[in-house]
Amino acid sequence: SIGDALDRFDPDAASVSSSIKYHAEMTPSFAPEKFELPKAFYATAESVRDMLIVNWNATYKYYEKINVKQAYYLSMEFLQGRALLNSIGNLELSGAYAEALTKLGHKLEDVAKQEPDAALGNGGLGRLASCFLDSLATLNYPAWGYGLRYRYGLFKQLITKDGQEEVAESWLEMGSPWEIVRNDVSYPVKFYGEVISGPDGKKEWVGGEDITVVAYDVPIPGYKTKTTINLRLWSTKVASSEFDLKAYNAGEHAKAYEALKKAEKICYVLYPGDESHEGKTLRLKQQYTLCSASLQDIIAQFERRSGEAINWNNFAEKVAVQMNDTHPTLCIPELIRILMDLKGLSWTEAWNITQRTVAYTNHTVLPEALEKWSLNLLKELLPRHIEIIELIDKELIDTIIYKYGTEDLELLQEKFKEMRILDNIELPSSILELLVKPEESTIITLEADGEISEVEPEGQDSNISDTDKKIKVTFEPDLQLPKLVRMANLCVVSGHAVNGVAEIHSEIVKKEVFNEFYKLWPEKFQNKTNGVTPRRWIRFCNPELSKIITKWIGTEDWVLNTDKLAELRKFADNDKLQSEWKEAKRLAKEIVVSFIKDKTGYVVSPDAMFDIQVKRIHEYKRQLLNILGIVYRYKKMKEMSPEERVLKYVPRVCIFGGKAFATYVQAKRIVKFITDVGATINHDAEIGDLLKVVFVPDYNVSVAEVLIPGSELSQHISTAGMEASGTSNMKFAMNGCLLIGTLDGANVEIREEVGDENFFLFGAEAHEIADLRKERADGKFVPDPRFEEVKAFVRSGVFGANYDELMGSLEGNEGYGRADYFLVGKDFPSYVECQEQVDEAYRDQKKWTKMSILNTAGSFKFSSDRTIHQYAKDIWKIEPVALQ
Ligand code: 26R
Repeated sequence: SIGDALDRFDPDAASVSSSIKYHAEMTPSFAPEKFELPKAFYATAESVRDMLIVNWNATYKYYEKINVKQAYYLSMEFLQGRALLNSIGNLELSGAYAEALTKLGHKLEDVAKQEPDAALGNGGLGRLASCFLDSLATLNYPAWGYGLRYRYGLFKQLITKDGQEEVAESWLEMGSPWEIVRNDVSYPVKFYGEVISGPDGKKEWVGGEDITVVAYDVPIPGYKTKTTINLRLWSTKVASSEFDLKAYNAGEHAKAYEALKKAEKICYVLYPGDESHEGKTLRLKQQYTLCSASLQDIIAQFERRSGEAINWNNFAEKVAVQMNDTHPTLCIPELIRILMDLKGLSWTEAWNITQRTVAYTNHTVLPEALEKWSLNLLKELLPRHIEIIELIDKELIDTIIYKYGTEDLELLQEKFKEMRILDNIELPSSILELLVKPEESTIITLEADGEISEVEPEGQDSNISDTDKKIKVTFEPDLQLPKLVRMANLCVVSGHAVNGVAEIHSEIVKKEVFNEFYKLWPEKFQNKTNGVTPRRWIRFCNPELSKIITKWIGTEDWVLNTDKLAELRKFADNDKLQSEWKEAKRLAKEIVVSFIKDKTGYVVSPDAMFDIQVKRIHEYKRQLLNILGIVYRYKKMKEMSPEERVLKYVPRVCIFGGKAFATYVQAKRIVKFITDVGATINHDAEIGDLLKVVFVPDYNVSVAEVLIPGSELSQHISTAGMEASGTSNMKFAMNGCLLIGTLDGANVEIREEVGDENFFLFGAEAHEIADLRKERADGKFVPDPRFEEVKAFVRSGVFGANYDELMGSLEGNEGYGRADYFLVGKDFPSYVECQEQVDEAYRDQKKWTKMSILNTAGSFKFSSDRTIHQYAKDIWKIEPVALQ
């Protein structure tokens, strides 16, 4: 039976098949008579889930029993993608499942394709969280993920003649086979209301709006281990006390439904922001829901595991909370609130415990993405939390005064302006009094913008009264500007660790973004270079290449110990390996060819070089540089004779993919421009297979799993200093794809590992950017003639329109804001030249294949297993626990 087989942990095809058949019959969501693909998927997934649950229960029970320190990864995003092949692969049951399904009349791959992507994330940050879960489980770390169960994931992208169109991604329509509804795990979450003080000085938050959250648990299996950890996603529903039964009975249905809708809509959609733009109250409610539910759950777990002997000072020895960017910042005041108001601890105790418990990862330095919430909104929605945030701000001010003294007011002003959590908000009166110097006779006003003004009080010569002395230092908020709470500052002050996600990014975090904090607490700041799971991103998405790697290394251990990939280096010149390597790449390219045909109708040749840029569409990522490079190439081709053309250029298929934020107008223009360029070039018979431009619609995790194995060149060409890390660069390198890129994010470290000669480098460096921008803004930049030429060509209308807004943004014309802020014009010549070197290298296929092998061999550092070991050791202080 499946039960016995589970104990042995090696079910064969026969027991798998009977389990699938059992679910096809006993978990009926489809008509009984047929076993078609949708049904086959659900029955298969349910049979896998049985096994996951056995391991998940065992893992859970064991952690409860041994009461071990656990890490909790709080994230507003998890970009899980599909789970079926990953679960089967991690359980080492791919063979058994393939065989069982064949016998039942289906191919495993076809069944797997039925699964919708769980796209509960935007891009890099969300996918990183999912890779981390895979590594945590695989490495047997006691850890959980906490997130929200959005009904609609990131929108589906359609490409029409007008560019991008968004439609809702209703991934739960057929139900998710992976989640377990935990009606026994539910908590109240409050919004609005007021704070009252009890006779003992204890604060109580009362009234307002109550909702209920319910846990949906998703088991996360590790690779080749029984450890199966938990991703707990919260869903919101109406609190029974809030449902207006009277109104309903009186026939006022809409009124009765109001509370219901209010609660449910919190979890409707993933906030679709990627580095800009907002949706305010709803977003704040989402963030607080995640934080409050997770903290209540973590505390309940701590109390339960402590048994009779609850010792709150021990909390940080049992719990580590990681905040994935600032989105879960509210877990700081929430933890303090629970400890003080519900558990009776003092401010000092609660503050101390919180600092030892939480840590913060920064994922972007773009100023528009550093979250700032309106003080008024926070006060209204979370009145108790804002009191606590004021206390933390006061702690910070005390620290600043302790460090810099009260003598130099100008210096203090500067520090306050840079570091305070509360922006443009009065200083506490106790602090103002501290700054008064009795011997001086002027009234000093600290202004919100950092200025200081001094006024001689009336009747200077007469004795200054005591009241005048008291008002000698005042604080003047700027009434024109909003009062804001800076979430990143709150995280840096409250957490015991702050980390960036690649070396260069962590340096920028220390030296620029949080430099003043770094001067206060240098020991807090760390680097944790991102990683990706080698299970999903090589072993399962690229089985052909994996086979070859295993054969040449002589073991499959590399899937767990990626260091072993380095052993490929010694065979990089070997003809046999090279021909096998090329064959695997060729097969993967053929899959891409049919995928492109299917999704776009374009027919591309697998003999051409596959050149790919897939990531969110953003000006800083510079898809515009890529497409202008292509346009330049096209123009040059058109100017040549056919003979010259084939001699000079290597045939290329240029593939783009990525979503633009729905209201990010410039990003959407870029999408439209790329598709228009493709439409012209792809139909130019003179050019034929020498150049094709394809925009693959609806880029997501599953699309990445198809494209990455079939790529030969990938582009990571952000303006230096702007991409925190990037993670697709790691996936491409692992799959033997060469990178063209700037010295930005993890590119720097990838280049170090794979070798300078195996990386196509171009462009200005991070330390030059500020001066270059200034030069540009001052009108001192002299553009390269090739850049002028390509813009003029685009403006001439060859691609349909004149793209005035896009070209204008590169020139700083009136109405287009900052003059080429992303320095496309500056980097264009070095980019074009670098692309010529790429062609050159590709012509020598032996050399290219060697470079490809050396990219895989040099990618071992970028396993998320390495990253997770570092978080565990340096930040969370947790140890692996093997299940017994
Ligand atoms: C607050 C709101 C506007 C918002 C801002 C930014 C919402 C979501 C984001 C996503 C950002 C933080 C993100 O995805 N950053 C990416 O994180 C990856 C993982 O660390 C990096 O590899 C990548 O460079 C970075 O852009």
